[in-house]
Amino acid sequence: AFVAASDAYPIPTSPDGAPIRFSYGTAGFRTRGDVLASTVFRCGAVAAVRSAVTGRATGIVVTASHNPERDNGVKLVDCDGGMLPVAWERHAEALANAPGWDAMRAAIATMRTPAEAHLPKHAHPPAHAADPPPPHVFLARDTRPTGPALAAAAKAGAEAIGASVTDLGLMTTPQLHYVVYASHRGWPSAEADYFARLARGFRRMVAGGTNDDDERRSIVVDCANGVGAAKLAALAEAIGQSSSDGCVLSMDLRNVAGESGSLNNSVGADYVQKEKRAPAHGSFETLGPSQRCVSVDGDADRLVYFRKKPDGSNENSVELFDGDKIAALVATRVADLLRRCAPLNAFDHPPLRVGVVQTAYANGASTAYITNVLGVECACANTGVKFLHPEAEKFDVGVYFEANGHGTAVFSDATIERIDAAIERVDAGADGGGRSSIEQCTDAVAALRELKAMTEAINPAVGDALSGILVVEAVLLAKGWGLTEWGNMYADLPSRQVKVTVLDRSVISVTNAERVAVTPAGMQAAIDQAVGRHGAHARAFARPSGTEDIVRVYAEAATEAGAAELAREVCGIVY
Ligand code: 16G
Ligand code: ZN
Repeated sequence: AFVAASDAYPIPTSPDGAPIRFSYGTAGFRTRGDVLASTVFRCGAVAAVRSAVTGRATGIVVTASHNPERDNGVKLVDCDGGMLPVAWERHAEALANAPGWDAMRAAIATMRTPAEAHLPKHAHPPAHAADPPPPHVFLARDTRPTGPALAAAAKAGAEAIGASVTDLGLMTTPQLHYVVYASHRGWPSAEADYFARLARGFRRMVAGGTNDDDERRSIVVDCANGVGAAKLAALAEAIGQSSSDGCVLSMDLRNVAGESGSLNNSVGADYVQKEKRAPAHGSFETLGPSQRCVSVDGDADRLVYFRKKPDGSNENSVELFDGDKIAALVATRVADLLRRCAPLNAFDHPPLRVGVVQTAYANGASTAYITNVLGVECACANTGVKFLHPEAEKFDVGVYFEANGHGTAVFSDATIERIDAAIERVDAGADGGGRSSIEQCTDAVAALRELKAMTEAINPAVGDALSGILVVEAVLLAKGWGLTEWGNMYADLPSRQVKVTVLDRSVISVTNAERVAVTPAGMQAAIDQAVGRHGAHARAFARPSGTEDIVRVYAEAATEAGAAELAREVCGIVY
């Protein structure tokens, strides 16, 4: 049925008549929306086959994240709510490019071979292994104009394989991840359950806190004219923004209109982070430097905070609180809370391992802060959530953020069980010494409850701008911090990120979390020499992008001029 139905979705050809080749990049297929129907149709089939193989529901999101509005893309979500196994990216690619019926049959047959199952680590076994449930796929899309037609193609592809499809319509990427994650665990997985969980976690994190200061309470949110706008409005409702008493956070949503062509257009987290400028729309130029602002991207899986530079040298240049700063803030709070929990003796045997996972793009000052000041382990992974998330899972509590603002905190199942057990002991007054000793531990108990609340406010499946905003706001409120105090954690080293266009970026291969070039011969030695000339704190690397046909160069140094100069030199070497 599938191969027959595929005739309605022919592979498009380029102007020279050759079929367009589609590749699965860092986070799925992504290109111009008007050529994607065949790929999305076939991805529907991949999601369905993946569901059949795992015996669990999978997910598919039609989105191109922070890309321009004319682009679209497709991300596949594995049955545990995480990313598709890397081996299956190759299967998806083989099916997307299969030239005819036989090639399609062969690609699907390969996916179905038991050796290719790659079951996720935490996969709960199918309920009826002998009589597997029919495949089931959750489907969502962002607000792009090509979205409805492509979502229909995804649905057709999955249904042609025999899957039932739950079309959730407009959703952020992390919401869809959460739906699949929750359904895998047998939790309520409707959209309302997602909002309720986040809001409950947030309210409990800030329990007892008050915020009478209007300025401290309000944040201005740049929604990138994307799907995050409507969802943030729903979230604001869920946390009780409109209730007059007890409101601790009020969100002023900007760039919500979604007029044609406005998505990610000089707005959104990617723009703000890369340009270090306020969004060009949404009247940000009228805000003062004390106003806390946050930008999300087109599918609301990234967030970066910012404020106007107090010196006002350039009216739109901002002080950025990027993913590194968010990770440092969250890790600091986790470490604080665990320290305060110590009198409860809940996490000593064995001690909880807390870690932060970064990429090569993390500012050197953030790595130094986490390691030397916070005394928390710091690991470095390849770019892309599919590499960071598994690294974070190696810790009991793993905080990961890319500098671009994608990230979350992952509490292992065992850690959550230990937190729950400790809360049960506290509630039962059965903490060894009995009730009186527990009452002496008021602060420890408050810390324990806040830790539990944080596990609810955070999206456990993947980085999520909505839950990220709630966690950051709750931590700032609890610490009584504004952006100044947050910024004082550490000062970023000056850095530059530059794109270099080359004939064939695939000649560059990298190792050691992308910080060292293996090929072409001599390139790394030349980079090392350049770095050596710039003294202490200098660092640079070049890696081929996984999402664009370019090479990315990153450089940092003790001074702005040094970083700019080093970036220029490395670009010269790459070129
Ligand atoms: C994708 C990744 C993001 C990564 C970026 C790097 C996910 C969900 N998204 O947007 O994590 O930072 O690609 O792109 O994995 P690059 O390979 O072009 O530098
Ligand atoms: Zn995104």
